[in-house]
Amino acid sequence: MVDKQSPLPIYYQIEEELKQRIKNKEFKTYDMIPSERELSETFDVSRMTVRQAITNLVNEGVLYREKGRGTFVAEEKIEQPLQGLTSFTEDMKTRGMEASSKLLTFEKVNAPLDISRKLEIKEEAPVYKIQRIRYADKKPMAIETNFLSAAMFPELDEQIVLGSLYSYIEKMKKQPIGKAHQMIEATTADENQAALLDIPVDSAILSIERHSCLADGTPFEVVKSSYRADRYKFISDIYRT
Ligand code: 16G
Repeated sequence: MVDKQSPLPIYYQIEEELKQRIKNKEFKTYDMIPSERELSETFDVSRMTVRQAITNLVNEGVLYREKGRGTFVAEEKIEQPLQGLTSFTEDMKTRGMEASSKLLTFEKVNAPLDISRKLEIKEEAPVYKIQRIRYADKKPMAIETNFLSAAMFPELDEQIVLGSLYSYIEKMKKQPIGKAHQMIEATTADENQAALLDIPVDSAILSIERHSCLADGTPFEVVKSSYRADRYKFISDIYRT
């Protein structure tokens, strides 16, 4: 299990071994893993080495610690491809999960300056501000704030945005969606975000801003979202040109 002659650091070998056991379902989601003492005996290494491996796996989001209780196997992160313009509802469907939303805000406001520029509409033109918590199998994954031009979607209502916005635009409005520009940055959860996402204050958050256009090039949404970094990882295939 642990090869002391290997050039690979021992803590790294233990990390890989624990990951393998999680993959084989020897340790299942939410299971408590053996104590540092037990693991140091199993692998015949020092407790410090075991602690290093566990700390790395906690930082990676594979394990989580509960004060006074132990260390547990975290839920597997959702792997979100960076290529492909998909909706939250579609993303969940692909994974066999059920998407749902809680509507926090649905209002018509005068577009803030940055939003009117990005939507290419007049300054202070009416826009819908829609704030939703997005759930996967009833667990909170992200908070999303959408701004949509009110003139483009005059009959939008709360019922529609409780379902899939992209499906409404494409299937009901028959407006194919074309492309989006997306930015991702690292932030931490403030008190409000932490409460809504059911995570501790200051947890890592992936902050995403998406500007999307219809197939004819008309911008239709500006979305600012906060995704739980403990539940999401973004993946892409890249090519050397
Ligand atoms: C995704 C998009 C968001 C879009 C929403 C539509 C990101 C970061 N954001 O969450 O821009 O408005 O899907 O989802 O991916 P819906 O069709 O389920 O309402």
